Amino acid sequence: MNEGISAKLAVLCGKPIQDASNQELYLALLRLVEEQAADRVQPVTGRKLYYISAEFLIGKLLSNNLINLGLYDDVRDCLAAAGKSLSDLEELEPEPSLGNGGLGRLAACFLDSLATLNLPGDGIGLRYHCGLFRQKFQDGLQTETPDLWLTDESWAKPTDTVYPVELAGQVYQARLYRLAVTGYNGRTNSLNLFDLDTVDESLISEGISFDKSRIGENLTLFLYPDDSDEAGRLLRIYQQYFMVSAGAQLLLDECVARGCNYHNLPDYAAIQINDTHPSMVIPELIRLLEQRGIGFDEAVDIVTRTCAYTNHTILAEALEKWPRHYLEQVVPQLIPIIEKLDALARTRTEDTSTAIIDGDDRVHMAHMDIHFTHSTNGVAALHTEILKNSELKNFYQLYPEKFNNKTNGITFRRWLLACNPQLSGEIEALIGPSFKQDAGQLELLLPMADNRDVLRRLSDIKARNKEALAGWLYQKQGVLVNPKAMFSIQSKRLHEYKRQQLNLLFLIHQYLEIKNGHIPAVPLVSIFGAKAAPAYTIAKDIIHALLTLSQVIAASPEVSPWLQIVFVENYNVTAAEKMIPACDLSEQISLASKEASGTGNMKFMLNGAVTLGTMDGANVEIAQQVGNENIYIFGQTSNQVIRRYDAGDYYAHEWYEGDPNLHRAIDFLTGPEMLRAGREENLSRLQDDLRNKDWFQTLPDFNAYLVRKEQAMADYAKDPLGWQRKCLVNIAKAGFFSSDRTIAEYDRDIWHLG
Ligand code: 26V
Repeated sequence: MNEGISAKLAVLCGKPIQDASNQELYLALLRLVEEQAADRVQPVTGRKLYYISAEFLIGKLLSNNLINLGLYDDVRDCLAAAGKSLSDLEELEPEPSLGNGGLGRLAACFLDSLATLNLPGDGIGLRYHCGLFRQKFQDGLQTETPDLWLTDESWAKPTDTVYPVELAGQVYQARLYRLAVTGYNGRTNSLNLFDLDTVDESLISEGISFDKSRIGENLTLFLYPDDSDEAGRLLRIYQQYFMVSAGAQLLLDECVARGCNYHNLPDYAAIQINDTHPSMVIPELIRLLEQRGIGFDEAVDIVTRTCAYTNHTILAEALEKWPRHYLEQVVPQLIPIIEKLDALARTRTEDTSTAIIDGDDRVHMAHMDIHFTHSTNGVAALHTEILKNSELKNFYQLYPEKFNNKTNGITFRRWLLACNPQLSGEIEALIGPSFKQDAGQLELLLPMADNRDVLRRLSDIKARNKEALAGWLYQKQGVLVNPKAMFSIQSKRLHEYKRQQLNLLFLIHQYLEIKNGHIPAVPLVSIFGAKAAPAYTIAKDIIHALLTLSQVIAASPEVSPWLQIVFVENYNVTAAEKMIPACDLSEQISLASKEASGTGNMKFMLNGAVTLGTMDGANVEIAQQVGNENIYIFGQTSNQVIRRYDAGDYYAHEWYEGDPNLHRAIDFLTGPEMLRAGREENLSRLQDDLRNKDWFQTLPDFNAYLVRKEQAMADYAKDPLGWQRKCLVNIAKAGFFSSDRTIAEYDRDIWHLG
């Protein structure tokens, strides 16, 4: 035991550890981490990265920071010696609610890797008071309540730095909050979050509604406030400009303090624009440079060489295009600059499809990004190819040199070391510790793929993780699950293109088959975690159908021993950390071409789950890594899907009529069993959509999904060690998906930091 840590904690608590309360110990650990993190701050030389993002889904920080600072084992042991438990203290920490899903979590993984690789790179974002809503299920429906996660002890500390930001003609003061980002055996960087002192949480009434017009009081209350109405959409623009204006002022101050004279800004700063939300940084930085005496043409050149843009989706509805009059209302100071940028872009090509301001007076943020940054990247190989060859083809023809791919990654510190200490410990015992910083070392496991002792130990670890998840589910939601069953997990935002509804149809099919006496190869516990956007009706209907089916199954004595659905309420990073290590089958079943990358797929793989998925996003690269015998691939290819959209010849009804299993499963949605437990309005709306629209082509993939999933269940049941072998190969081949690799590539090709 480390006496130094023990003594230090006692000093910080002002009493012996055994006499301190958990709250006192938690606060003492916060201080300990702060001190040690501060010791690792390094002076910045050369180019520094500013990663601007509307989301940073950082998750709880205590354990992660202790691991990164090399303190975890010592702290755990000295607490244990005093009869205290580190995991009890972890429970006290509220999870920061600063992101929706993969895009925000990616930003958090990137910050970890930047600090770990000793690269100078800070995040810039917003300090949302409630962030994303807290999800509750009531009568089988999702309801939303505010998640007031900020406490006085929050990791993000207020500073004296404030910047003026003009919104709709009025000046507001953006206060900087700073949060230390520790690297694993690396340096400490910062996450810079801006907020207004005047924001007032008492503005929230009834669920998550609030007066959207009072900007001074509501600006940073929520992440992506419901934008189904105009006031919500305007609020997003207010938030975005507030973030980028304050961020750009901070960046300029820091660079000037290091000797920058504005003309040489690209020698001091690199800006990564994470999706289109921070795109206004381009005109804003031009405006600020002009204010500081730089001419327009030079400012455009400086900004283009400083900024780079990452695209995270091909879905047209997710690419922001703001009506010009919205921008005129909120940021009139940017309008002349955006107009000049539009005019400049038009001189580069006759092709009006790449214009920034279109014929309907809408401002295309992604277009501005591509014209006025030096790099546009997609987030997985397939995604980047689709951008180049179809979605952004015209831009690719104009600027082939700007386009590049950076396949996403995840930090192994959080998604293996912290969330699955048993597996991490076993890997260390087998191949030594260097995989923690050099993920490629995991391949040293491959020669052990036929070692039955190793496979049995992996299997034992998975069994224990499943028991732990079962315990957590019971404690959290009062559900009992059979840990000996196969655990399939689909956890991600609820969106039609991700196709939770395909899984739903499979589960209905299984239910009906078991009722008819066809017993499956293995009992299946099908676990979901997903939040639906508050105004996304059909997504909420899918949640309702799954919750209803779950009740129908639970009420059936013939079916329930073989099949169970568990929908985890309020899925977040903390829940993911419990679920992912306990998964057997990772469901990655989006419509091919639509999931830009996915990062959950990588987390499950690293934790020894086998993927059941379509050839979409990073699944394609997972399949390349592990080989066909270690993944279950099914369904249409992206080319087939794109062709079908182009031809416009997909008619859901034909598939419904043509496949009796599908017909029966869809009919079941409004059959008597479902209607007894659920609501007709929601169930028949979903049924109608599947039968007559099905925009994300669930039905053509249904049969292939059924066949592959039943195959996976049979393989799992018949040859447990053969299954474990697949798990081992997945772990061994996960190294490519470390965000350390991704960040090293960004640095090599785009940022050139330090
Ligand atoms: C947002 C929206 C909002 C409006 C309604 C439709 C819609 C559809 C998609 C999106 C996603 C926006 C961007 C995003 O979050 N992309 C995710 O980025 C992850 C990190 O690169 C990636 O792994 C996911 O595949 C991608 O969906």
